[in-house]
Amino acid sequence: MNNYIEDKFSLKGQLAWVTGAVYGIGFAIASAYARAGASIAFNARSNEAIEEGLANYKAAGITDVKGYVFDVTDEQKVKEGVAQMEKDFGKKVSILVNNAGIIKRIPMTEMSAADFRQVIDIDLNAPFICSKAVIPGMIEMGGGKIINICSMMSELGRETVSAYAAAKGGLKMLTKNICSEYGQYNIQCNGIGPGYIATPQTAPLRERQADGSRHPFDQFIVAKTPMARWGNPEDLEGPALFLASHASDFVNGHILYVDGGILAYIGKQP
Ligand code: NAP
Ligand code: GCO
Repeated sequence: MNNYIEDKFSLKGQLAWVTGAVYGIGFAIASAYARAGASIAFNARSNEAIEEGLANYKAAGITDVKGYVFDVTDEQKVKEGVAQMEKDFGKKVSILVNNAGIIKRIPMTEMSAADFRQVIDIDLNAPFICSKAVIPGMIEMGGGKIINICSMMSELGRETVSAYAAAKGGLKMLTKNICSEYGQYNIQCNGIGPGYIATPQTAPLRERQADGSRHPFDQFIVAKTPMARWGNPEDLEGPALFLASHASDFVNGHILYVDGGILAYIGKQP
């Protein structure tokens, strides 16, 4: 890599914490950061998930990585987890990716308040908790990067995802507010809005039908995407690296949609 590109995109010396990065989008982003030189911290809710994640990183040839068992909704455990990872690596978290998230696909009038609250808690309250845990350290260091994994549902709704859309819409505005409140400390807070990405979260939407045909939603998304395909977690690596690197030091409060063009397209005539 020549010096210009190295200066703009290298993450050498950085500690990146990617929440829930055992597999899927978070794992792809953390792997990209490791290849750009960052040390990686990730968390999961069980020791088994941590072991699964460490095996995945090892298989990808990534060794400068440690896993921590805590739920992103537990403020005390998050604070303790951040203190432990910063002690283990001997440096402050300079890059946070709020990736951990769930979805519950239930018609709103059939959804319990408890289910609604759980989605809001993980997808919106937790990014608040995790960002609050690292911002003081970033201020102390003279700056940092926070990247919130938003969604198409930060802009659009659809049947059965009321809680998720509300959370991701809120996450878009939390992104803009962290930008507004902490930009003065050289902290850039941006979002990535993935389109429809082939991960375990969307597996139910891509399942083959009993007759072997493609799932109707799979066909719908491909017709709505100008690139006529689902995204892969690897499609997010470049955008995520851009937002974590010095190449984006004056990009703040922006949601970068990585959706193959869905948001720009009315859709193919049936
Ligand atoms: P995924 O395959 O379901 O992975 C989500 C990860 O988050 C899992 O490792 C999960 O751990 C972890 N997690 C969930 N709740 C947690 C909690 N309370 N504490 C700690 N970890 C927790 O999802 P994905 O498709 O990679 O999506 C990652 C992010 O991108 C999510 O925020 C999602 O909303 C967003 N997104 C996804 C798409 C898409 O099409 N896939 C598009 C736009 C945005 P467990 O294994 O324990 O559940
Ligand atoms: C759904 C999907 C979407 C994607 C993603 C799109 O049920 O519509 O799960 O919500 O996960 O958020 O950007």
